[in-house]
Amino acid sequence: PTVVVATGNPGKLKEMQAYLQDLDWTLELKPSAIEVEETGQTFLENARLKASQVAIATQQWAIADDSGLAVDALNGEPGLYSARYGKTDRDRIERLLRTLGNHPNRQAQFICAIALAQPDGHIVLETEGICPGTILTSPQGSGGFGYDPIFYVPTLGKTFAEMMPAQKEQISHRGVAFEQIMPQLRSLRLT
Ligand code: ITT
Repeated sequence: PTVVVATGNPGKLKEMQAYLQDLDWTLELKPSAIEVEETGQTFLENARLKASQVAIATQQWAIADDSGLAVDALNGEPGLYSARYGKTDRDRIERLLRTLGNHPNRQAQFICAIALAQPDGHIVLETEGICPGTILTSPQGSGGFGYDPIFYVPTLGKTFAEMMPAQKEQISHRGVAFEQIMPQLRSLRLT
């Protein structure tokens, strides 16, 4: 079966491909001409919108991820607006560090919603995963993408950007979400 990975974010795409690689799926990239407006009020709603609209536009199965970083001291911001918070990863990180300043509460969580749509746009599977951590005062590490260099996982003593890809993939919000649905993804018969 062919499944379109409904993302335009290369960092996300790489991680999604890693989770999906042991399935017997042929993964296709989302044609860049297909753009979905993320009008949902939640990560799950946006993941559903992206999966459904890409499925309908391509007439193929489609899997989408909507994710973001919610910072406690900023009332959950940037949250749903994590991608729209700046033009580049650097801009987004700078803005977040500037906005948080030296606030003593550094608690945050990454959230990831995944949705799978069949070719007519109907959602057949969805899930959400979270990963708690803290926001550093300056970036550390060069791996990953997005906010990874400032997202520190205390239990491992590292930022996401300092982890090997496999380690981040195991414990991240995306890893938690995929772990939950892997059994169903494996047993699905895509037609
Ligand atoms: P698509 O909608 O095309 O998938 P996007 O980048 O616009 O790509 P989102 O709307 O889901 O995706 O925005 C998620 C943003 O949250 C993303 O741009 C990153 O800045 C951040 N993000 C999500 N997961 C992350 C991760 O694992 N590490 C670092 N930052 C992450």
